[in-house]
Amino acid sequence: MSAGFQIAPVKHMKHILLALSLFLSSHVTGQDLSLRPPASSGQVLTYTSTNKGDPPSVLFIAIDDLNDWVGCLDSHPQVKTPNIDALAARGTLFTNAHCQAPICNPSRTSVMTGLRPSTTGVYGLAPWFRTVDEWKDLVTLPQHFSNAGYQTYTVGKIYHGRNWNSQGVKEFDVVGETDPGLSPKEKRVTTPRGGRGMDWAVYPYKESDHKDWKTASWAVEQLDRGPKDPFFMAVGFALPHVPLLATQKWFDLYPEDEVILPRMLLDDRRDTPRFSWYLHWKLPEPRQKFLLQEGEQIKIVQAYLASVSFVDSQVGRVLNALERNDLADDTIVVLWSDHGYHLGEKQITGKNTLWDRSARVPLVFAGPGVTEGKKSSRPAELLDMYPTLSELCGLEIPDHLEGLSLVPQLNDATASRTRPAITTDNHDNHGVRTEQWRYIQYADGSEELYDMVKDPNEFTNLAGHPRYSAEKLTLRKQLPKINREPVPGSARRILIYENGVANWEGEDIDPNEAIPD
Ligand SMILES: [Ca+2]
Ligand SMILES: [Ca+2]
Repeated sequence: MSAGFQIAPVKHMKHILLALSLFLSSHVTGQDLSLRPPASSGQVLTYTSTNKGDPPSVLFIAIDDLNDWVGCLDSHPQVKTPNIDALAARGTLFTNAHCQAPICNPSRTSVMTGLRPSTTGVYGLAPWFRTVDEWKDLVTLPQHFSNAGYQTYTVGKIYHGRNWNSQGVKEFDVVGETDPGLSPKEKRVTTPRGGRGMDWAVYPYKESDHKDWKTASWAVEQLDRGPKDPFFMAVGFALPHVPLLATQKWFDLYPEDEVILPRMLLDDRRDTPRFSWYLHWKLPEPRQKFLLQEGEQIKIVQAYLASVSFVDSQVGRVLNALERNDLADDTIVVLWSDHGYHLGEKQITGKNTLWDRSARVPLVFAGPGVTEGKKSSRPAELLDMYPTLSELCGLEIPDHLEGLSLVPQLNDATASRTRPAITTDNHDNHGVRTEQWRYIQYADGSEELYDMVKDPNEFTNLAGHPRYSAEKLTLRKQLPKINREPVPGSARRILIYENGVANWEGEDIDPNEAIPD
């Protein structure tokens, strides 16, 4: 047991013991709480494109740093997301959907261009992809819709950074410039590496002062006013990206003494390669050790849950406006998050990992052409949204796209799909996710392998077992064929591995250096 565990305050110790006992009981008996019955092959709706004369509109809802903690994914027993659950109930939910990069800029660049990070060469928070010569004129998802006669709208965080019309390229037809809302001046939690955003607390103003409220309000106003038909409206929410600030009413949904922690092992990293630490070597996001020492483990989980429920309520405001204005029947809604988030699992908080907690995301489609009330466990990738929305709306699927249309699974959730989901974190570190396996290969050749059916929390790394060499070989063949070095201008969260030396954000890592707290 680590020192951090021993000094945890008694109140919090109770929760940690509860979480551990939950883990142990299910682990020992081999019971897998995350197993779901396979989706039944019930009614199959065959969609006929209404492209001639009446193409559907698109409402594209992005959520920032939302892991798989939504009610309909059964990943956290307490989380309350009635609006996202209702959307999933009237559409198809992908239960095995993964981001292409576990950090904002490369993930969103991938979604919007339809290309993998290993193809764009964009891995860090910089550069903005339009500054890369090769991608300057690339037709992104909203531009493709604009070119097809759609009116495109955007509000809130869609791309990383508000580069709407930089480099002489118009990204959207109508840009909602909203009031940024109020932010507390003081940081409540003093985290070891600082970072203005690294905070979790009750939001001290009215919820209508929060930027996500303003984002939803702008979208609601457009829908009430009657957007041009057909429209493509991208609405991007900021929570549950840190700072985790929601008003007291959302915290009241999760009383501190009832919060259930995610299942975790305190020494879970003893069987992960040292290289796995290099992906998040030094970051503002605190380690779990800090949470345990400072009695913040419960508090950050509570604030994350509160933030998820608040953002769900804002999704609800926009979806209600769609219904109220009789637009829901003619509008495809897709809801997604750019990547997940750790809240103590694998001894860290934050993203920048190749495990499910960082890679797995909610992905829901609803509306015309989508079968209602189904869940698909087939691997799905966020970059599939570009070809999927194009096909659903009867638009051509551009040749450059690397994703696959999910229309077969939207017709029949059990339709086969052999391609795995791939997540890439910096150059040459990849995770391959099938329905049964997660395989990770780092730039130095070190590996991890998890049996996701028997071990959904990725506790036991099987990569060293000779018994699994055939599986590893098969999974390794699925690694991206294009594996590009970071493009010029790459910065912030960049890890490079060259000649046996790892370099994090410009500094070489001594192979004997202790893992930073
Ligand atoms: Ca993000
Ligand atoms: Ca482990």
